[in-house]
Amino acid sequence: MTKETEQAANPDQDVRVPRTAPPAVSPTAPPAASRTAHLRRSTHESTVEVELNLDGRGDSQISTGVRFYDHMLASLAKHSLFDLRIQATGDVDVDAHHTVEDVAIVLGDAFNEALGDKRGISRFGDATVPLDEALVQAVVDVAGRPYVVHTGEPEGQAYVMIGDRYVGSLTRHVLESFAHHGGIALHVRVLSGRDPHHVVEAQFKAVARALRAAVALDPRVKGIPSAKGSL
Ligand SMILES: [Mn+2]
Repeated sequence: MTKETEQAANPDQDVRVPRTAPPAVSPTAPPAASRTAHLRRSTHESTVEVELNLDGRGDSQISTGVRFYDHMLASLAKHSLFDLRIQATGDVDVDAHHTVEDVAIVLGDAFNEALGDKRGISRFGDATVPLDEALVQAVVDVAGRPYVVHTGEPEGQAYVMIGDRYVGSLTRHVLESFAHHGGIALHVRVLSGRDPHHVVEAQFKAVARALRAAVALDPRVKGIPSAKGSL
């Protein structure tokens, strides 16, 4: 007996119909598929493991061997509300460069994977964030068209050591590696700043806030937010 005929034969089936409507899905609820990624990448220069949840609370557990970079990545998680776990080991005895870059690459890949088909997202994000005297604007389009425009760092910023392993030139390199692997058009404009630590940290915070806005689910967006129909 098919389900249909069974129902037709037994009108009492009606009692199974819920008397009250099921709870409405909150417009801010994450989509059914969780927006997470867990990646691991190993080269002769580093081993990097990244776990990312775009619908997190800003919790992080970061260990890259470059303490200032850990501080920046924790800030990125905090202000994007992503949950982020990064465990990286690399040849930081040579230079922090390989490890810092490889973490940014895997983080970008993880972002791209976690975002999935980008259904229902806001897509664009824009944030201007101060840190004392430093002020940074970050604008993103997470549509899968990698591009980076990075301007305005104070003269000499690229050559300043921050902490014992992070040199200022790495900031642009991180933004480029992350954006290229994450499929993000990223504009970062340092509008003002003097303290090298603040200049970097304000950039990470602004990028975090812009990403948070871009990945946010907008209940008015039906499907993929592109006139092309795919991103
Ligand atoms: Mn700081």
